[in-house]
This record gives sequence, structure tokens and C-alpha cells, in this order.
Amino acid sequence: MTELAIWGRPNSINVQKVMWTVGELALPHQRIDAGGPFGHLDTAEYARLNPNRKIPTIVDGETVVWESNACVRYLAAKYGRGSLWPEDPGERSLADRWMDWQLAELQPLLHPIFWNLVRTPPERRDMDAVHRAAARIGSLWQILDRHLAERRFVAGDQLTMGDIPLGCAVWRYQNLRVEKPDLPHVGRWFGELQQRPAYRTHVMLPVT
Ligand SMILES: N[C@@H](CCC(=O)N[C@@H](CS)C(=O)NCC(=O)O)C(=O)O
Repeated sequence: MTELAIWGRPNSINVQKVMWTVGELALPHQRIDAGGPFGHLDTAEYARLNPNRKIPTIVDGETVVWESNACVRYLAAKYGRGSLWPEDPGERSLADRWMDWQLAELQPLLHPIFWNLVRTPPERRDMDAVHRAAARIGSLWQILDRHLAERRFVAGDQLTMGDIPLGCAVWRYQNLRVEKPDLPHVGRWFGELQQRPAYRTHVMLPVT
């Protein structure tokens, strides 16, 4: 197998999804720093891989994939059948829908909280936007909390690709100082994730 290449800096939530997947599947790989202080996204070489000039991008032999959740799905389908990639279409759709939910519903609220509190100097923070997003994201986490009241992981009793985007988001959320609702089932699931070596290595990093 040609070694898998992952482009992207390790503190990016979207790169973390891919790295955690690679870690769970124990895939030989090389990660190439790009984005943020490492730059490289504005080069012609990178634009040929990913016309969006964003991270992550993965290169697996002849196959190039971008969009973080698409990368996770590709790796799970190719290397994680029966584990990260549920074989049953119904079970797989459960994993799929929570991946889409993370990207479409949760991330647009997590982003302004993170960006203001972590990447913006205090005097330029839009705290109204932070408080608005924090109130709305709390209700979203409660939806996931009710879902996890009835199952150990997002798509059933074992870790699947459905846990990956949300598991990266929960680490970030828990590390941001905003008011949070009581989330007992999310808390129990988050505790389980923190026992996993690949999660510890690739996701439990300083939120910067
Ligand atoms: N929807 C895309 C978003 C990708 C994205 O916005 N990546 C950010 C990092 S999390 C990026 O490339 N930022 C520019 C940079 O790091 O220089 C995905 O899920 O892959």
C-alpha cells in the first residue's frame, strides 16, 4: 500500500477527524503540516489537490479526497468495514446523519464561539455573538444527549465513523468557557472517548 498522506496542521478540528480515524485504523501514514502558520495552501501544488485551499486533504495512491467528513467516510469505507464503517445501510445512515449534523448544524455555532474566544484578542471579541451561539448550541447538544441516552455510541454499541466528527467537536466545546446545559449522556460518551489512545493522541490537544 502506498503510504497515505494527510495535509493539515494538528490543531485543526477538521484535520483531527482524519487523524483520529487513521489512529483508530492503525494506518501507516505521513501528516504534512499545512495551513495556519505553516501556509502552503496558496501554492499551485496545493490548489491542484484541493481547489478550496483548505485543510484537510488526503492522498491515498491515485485518490485525493477533501472535505473532512468525506475523508473520514473514505477511510472508513476502504479500511474500516465492519468497524468504523457499519455494513448495515440503516446503521450506516445513523452514523452518516450525525456526521452531516455536525457539519451542517453544530459547526456553524461552534465556529463563532471558538473564533472569538480563542483566535480573537479580547478587545475585538464579539461577545454578543458568543452568547447567542452558546445558547443555541446548548440546545443542539441536548438533542445528541437524548440520542446517547439510548445507545453507547452514536450509531450503536461500538465506535463508528459517526462518533468521529462529534467527538472532535465535544473536546473543543468542553474546552471553551461558555455556559453549558447539563449533558449527562454526552458526558458519559465523552468519558469513553477519552479512554481511547487514538483520541488522546490526536484530539485531546490544547485548543489553539
Ligand atoms: N468543510 C471543510 C472546512 C475546512 C476548513 O475550513 N479548514 C480550515 C481549518 S479547520 C482551514 O483550512 N483553514 C485555513 C488554514 O488553516 O490556514 C472541511 O470539513 O474539511
